[in-house]
Amino acid sequence: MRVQHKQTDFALEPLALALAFALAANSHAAWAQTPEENIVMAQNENTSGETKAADDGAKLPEVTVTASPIKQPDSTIFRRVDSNDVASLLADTPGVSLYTNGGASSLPVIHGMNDDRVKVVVDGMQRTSACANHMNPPMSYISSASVSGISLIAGLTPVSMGGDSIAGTISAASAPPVFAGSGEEMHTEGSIGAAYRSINSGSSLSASATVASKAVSLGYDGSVDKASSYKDGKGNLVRDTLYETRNNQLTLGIKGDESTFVIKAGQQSIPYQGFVNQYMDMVGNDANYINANYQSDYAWGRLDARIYGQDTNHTMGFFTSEKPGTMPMNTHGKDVGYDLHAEIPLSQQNTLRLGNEYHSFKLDDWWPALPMSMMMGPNTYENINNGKRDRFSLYAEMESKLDLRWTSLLGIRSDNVKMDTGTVQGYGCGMMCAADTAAAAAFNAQSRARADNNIDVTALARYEANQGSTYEFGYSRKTRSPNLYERYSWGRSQMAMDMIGWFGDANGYVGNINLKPEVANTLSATAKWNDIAQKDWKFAVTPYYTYVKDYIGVNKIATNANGTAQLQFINHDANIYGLDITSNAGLWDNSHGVGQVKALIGWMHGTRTDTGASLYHTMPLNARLSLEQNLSAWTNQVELQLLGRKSSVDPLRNEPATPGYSLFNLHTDYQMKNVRLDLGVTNLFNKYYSLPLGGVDIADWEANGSVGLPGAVAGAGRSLNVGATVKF
Ligand SMILES: [Cu+2]
Repeated sequence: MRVQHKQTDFALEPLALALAFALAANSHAAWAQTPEENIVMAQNENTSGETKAADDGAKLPEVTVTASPIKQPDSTIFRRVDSNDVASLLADTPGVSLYTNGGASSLPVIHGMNDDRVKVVVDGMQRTSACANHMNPPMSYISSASVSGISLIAGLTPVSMGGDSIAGTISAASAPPVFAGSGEEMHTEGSIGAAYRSINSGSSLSASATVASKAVSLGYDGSVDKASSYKDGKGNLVRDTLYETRNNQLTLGIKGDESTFVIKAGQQSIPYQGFVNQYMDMVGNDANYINANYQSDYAWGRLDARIYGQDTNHTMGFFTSEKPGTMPMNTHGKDVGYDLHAEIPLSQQNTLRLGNEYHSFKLDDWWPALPMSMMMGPNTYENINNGKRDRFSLYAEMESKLDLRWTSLLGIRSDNVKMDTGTVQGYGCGMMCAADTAAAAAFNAQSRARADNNIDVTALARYEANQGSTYEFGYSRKTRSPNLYERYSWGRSQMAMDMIGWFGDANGYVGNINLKPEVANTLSATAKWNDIAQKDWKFAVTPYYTYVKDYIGVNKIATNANGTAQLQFINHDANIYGLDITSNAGLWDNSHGVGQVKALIGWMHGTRTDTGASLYHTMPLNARLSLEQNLSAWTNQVELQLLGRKSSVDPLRNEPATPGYSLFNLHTDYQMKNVRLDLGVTNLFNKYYSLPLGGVDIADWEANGSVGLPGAVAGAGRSLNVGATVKF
């Protein structure tokens, strides 16, 4: 098992612990409100939790782990055969749900707060969706086959891992460099993986190779994922859910006695990706990135420095008869940033963490004139012209072991966010473009530069009453500044507005320069109980309450002739509360291997305070129950996924209510020394169901003449999924 270094550095100790030992032990003493905090490792050679000597040089903090005879099968392995979408690896994590976007890029929701409200880093690097529909979110830049670890912190995020987000933090990592071990002159290794999914004829191919000495390591990893549109439980095509993605990455690692330098450079190309719940599709996403990280130990502590950049060219249009159309749209985005983190053990009891981050995002978004079009021309429509969003952050955090039972964590963070954009223009087609021409003039006349000074605070305490019970509780104040589209989208024609929005709801959006940052005040607690030996059972419950001041929601400014809405971003306050429950219990440990049952239950409610209406994208009551068996090389799982009826819907967005449903999934994993075989059946009984966070099916609606309002997007029918990975 390899250890991803970003998380071991400035994560709290138990987080790193969980990362390394998630499979071997019940990580009983974790911050960040376990059960929400959840770590999964995807590229383990086995599930015994052995740490490979040849890791990237990251040093794990010394923590005593109570090994458990209950083997924790890594459900992530199962999830990887089911989907190439990295976000899907978080399916077993309490508090998180996914909303439908393209087939390679679903978007996360944590405790009812979606997308940009969640901080997402891949290999410690921050990327921004360079698209008015968020077709290229951060997690779309890595395939599930290439993920070596993914973690989630929901709710009370330590300030060292947060910033410019209010819901929580997702951190995904590709494999760190591998170096030659002792007694090895030269180390070479590699792997090839393949997966096939019947429901969309989806295929994933992945490969990795490393050649390394004790001090230098050069690695490659790449993947190609391709799928047709999937079918629902009635056998009908869910139009425009097809895609193809290609990822290539080189990793150079250099290891000294006290330091490690890692540089990753990569390229992504997505030739096409359908978006069932958007008006447009992706017809090209080409991104190049470089990401350098230096870690070193000094007498005073540990330094972690990172510098990174990405250049993204994104093209939207139409490519499939499943959702025909004509209209070109382009974006060009640039992310550049650095992170400096220092961890200073002041004493046995106190550890200080200091950090400074800078992140800059530049964006151009323009829609070239369409020749011969009456409405789309003669000028280029400039949606975002020279948009800028720069963030400069400082934080300090102290973790203190007060006595044998009490631990505290106190942190304060400042994020200074500066935004600006240039002047814009519409298509300029005359009478029919009058709304946009007037809106552009009004927009250009305004002063557009904005600066937000955001202060975040996190205060946590943990009380380990005894070996069988631990209590964690705390408060956090977290702040997110608006994104460029929320502040600077300006078009007022229906067509222009319909192009804006990452909600999959068929409505049109316009920005609001005077939006304020949204500030979440969260109170949360986790109580965990387990048997004293920590091997038979555990139960954890996490209630949470968040009051979001100036939540960035919408007001309706008009209803279109077809019934869809024209919405403008505005600040209003919101209340969100809920409960996460996780539990597992050992059932047997005998000649039939080790068996256990696991349960995960989530319930939440979110409303805006002024009208009492439900927030958009709130998850209905949901549960996952699984029975798992480990028997020598086999891991088997039967899973029942239960979703309640979604009746809390956002009326302003015409959000569809969806009926409750239950799905059965089967998985089996066979692990030999160098070969792993996976077999899965998802939606065993081929149930027809609507995705509660799927938005609306624009592709189907348009194919049937755009009559009435579009309905909910159907989920996938039964799929047989097979995968194999060979290491050498
Ligand atoms: Cu796009």
